[in-house]
Amino acid sequence: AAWTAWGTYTDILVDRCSEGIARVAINRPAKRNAFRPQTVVELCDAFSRIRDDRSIGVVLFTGVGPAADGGFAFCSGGDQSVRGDGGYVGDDGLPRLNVLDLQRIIRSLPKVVIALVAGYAMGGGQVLHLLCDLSLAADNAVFGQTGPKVGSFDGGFGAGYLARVVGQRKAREIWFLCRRYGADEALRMGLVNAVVPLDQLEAEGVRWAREVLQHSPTAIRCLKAAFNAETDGLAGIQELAGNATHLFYRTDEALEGRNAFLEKRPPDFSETGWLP
Ligand code: 2NE
Repeated sequence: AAWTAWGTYTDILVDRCSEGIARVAINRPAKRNAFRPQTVVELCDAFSRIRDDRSIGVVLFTGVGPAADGGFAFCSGGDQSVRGDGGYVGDDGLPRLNVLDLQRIIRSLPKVVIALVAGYAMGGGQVLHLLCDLSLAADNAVFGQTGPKVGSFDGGFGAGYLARVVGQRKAREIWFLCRRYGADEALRMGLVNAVVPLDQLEAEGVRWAREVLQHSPTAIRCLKAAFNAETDGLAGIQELAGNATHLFYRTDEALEGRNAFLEKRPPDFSETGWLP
């Protein structure tokens, strides 16, 4: 894909191509792409801009690498060096866990997000990859949780949704033992969709994106909302119902309701009928 830069940030890189693909990369390789509050603010901004751009249908979410020491990472979770008493502390001095906002934005983005994992996806970084719709691992990918080691945990999507993906037994093992899992084991447990050689990771991501982009945007967004609804309670149903409302607004029936109100007359829905 022919990428062009899209916006200026300090902690991330965002690019797009004319085919309808955006690429978002955490750009803190010296810290194995750990996120600080500023990183998350920028990621939320990038995903919000992507949401509002109707030419973009697929996002490739990745990490810049290799670092100067040769190490690769998708993301190593929250930056422990700015972790204060109540969360991760940014320039404003406030302790935050704003990565949870980012998780929800990715989850409800009505487009397909594909994680491209080269190297480590640890802690909150492992959760971010999990929240993506699809995940492709390079053969050097390593996944794991460290929360119980470093005094943290993610009891939301990080635990509950992980258990939906890999099963309760494996999810408890991942969190309780804090082991590391290579790409092939991640594939076996259903944590990733495919494993590819490191030098083919992005090309494979673009291939998957192109396949998705051939399909109906409405069908894809409704399916994403439907998958979410199965696990996300009322928030998931809200998303699915929002899609139904979105479609309903385009019908003559809904327009008659709006027009009747604006014309100060009773609505006439007789054209619609009561279908089976
Ligand atoms: C990622 C991992 C396994 C990489 O190991 P290795 O051996 O390849 O590299 P190294 O030397 O450990 O790291 C390279 C540099 O990156 C920094 C290191 O401190 C080191 O810096 P220097 O010593 O060269 O200055 N670095 C790496 N990860 C960092 C991090 N998360 N924060 C700050 N600096 C980091 C290995 O580095 C590792 O295990 N990292 C820590 C993983 C971790 O515990 N993450 C936090 C989990 S908690 C969390 O993410 C979370 C949550 O549980 C709930 C809500 C929100 C967040």
